[in-house]
Order: sequence, then structure tokens, then C-alpha cells
Amino acid sequence: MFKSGTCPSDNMMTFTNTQVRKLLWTPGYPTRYPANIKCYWFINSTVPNTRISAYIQDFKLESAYDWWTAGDGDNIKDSRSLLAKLSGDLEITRVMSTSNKMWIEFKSDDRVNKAGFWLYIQPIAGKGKDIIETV
Ligand SMILES: [Ca+2]
Repeated sequence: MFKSGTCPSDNMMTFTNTQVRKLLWTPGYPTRYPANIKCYWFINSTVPNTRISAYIQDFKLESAYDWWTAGDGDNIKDSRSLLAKLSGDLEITRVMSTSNKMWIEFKSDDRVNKAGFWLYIQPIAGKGKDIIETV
């Protein structure tokens, strides 16, 4: 399932119910991701009173040089929307938005490419404060 060596061309992810999970992953995972790549994903739930939960299952990025970033809403340029900026090797981690929308960015620099990450996205009921937790 994790084949493509480039960023997904269809990077808009819309959920119309809370029973569905969708996967996203770094280009080429589990083969090393490319250098100098920047991918975006935009996630939206149309179910009332839901927010977005990203369940990171595997995560190996070059520490402090390659980054996974997530934010609330759909304005990736709004630094106030930032929820999490993660790098290095992580255990299973969950990042939740406060709203029904989340953006995710992956960015690598020009050297040292690692295995990358994969995660699944699922909307969950409720509103609330953003959460980052390592399981
Ligand atoms: Ca790198």
C-alpha cells in the first residue's frame, strides 16, 4: 500500500462519518523518503462536532532536520494554528485538533533520509483542547 515515491497528488482528505480511517505516509515508505521534499495534506470532517485525530504508528525522521508538522484548520501559513512539530524517532503518538480540520506537512532537507512515517487519520466526536500524547 505504501508505494509512491512522491507526494500524493490527491492530498485532500474528507470524512463524512467517524467509522472510517484513512492512511497517510511519507513518499516511498518504508523505503527512505526523498531529500528536499515537501508534502501537504488537508483533512476535513463534515460530521458535526468532531475533531481530527492523527495516530502516528511509525515515525523515523532525521532529528531536527526533517519535520512533521500539524496544525488546526486549513491555513498552513498561520503559525498560530500550529499543533505539533515533531522530528527524530517517536513511539506511537496521537495528535488531535480542536476543530474539524487539520493540516499536515512533511518536509525533508537535502541530506540524510530515513524511513519516514505512516499514520492514520480518524475523526472523533467532541470538541476540546488540542492534545499530543505518546502512548
Ligand atoms: Ca534529512
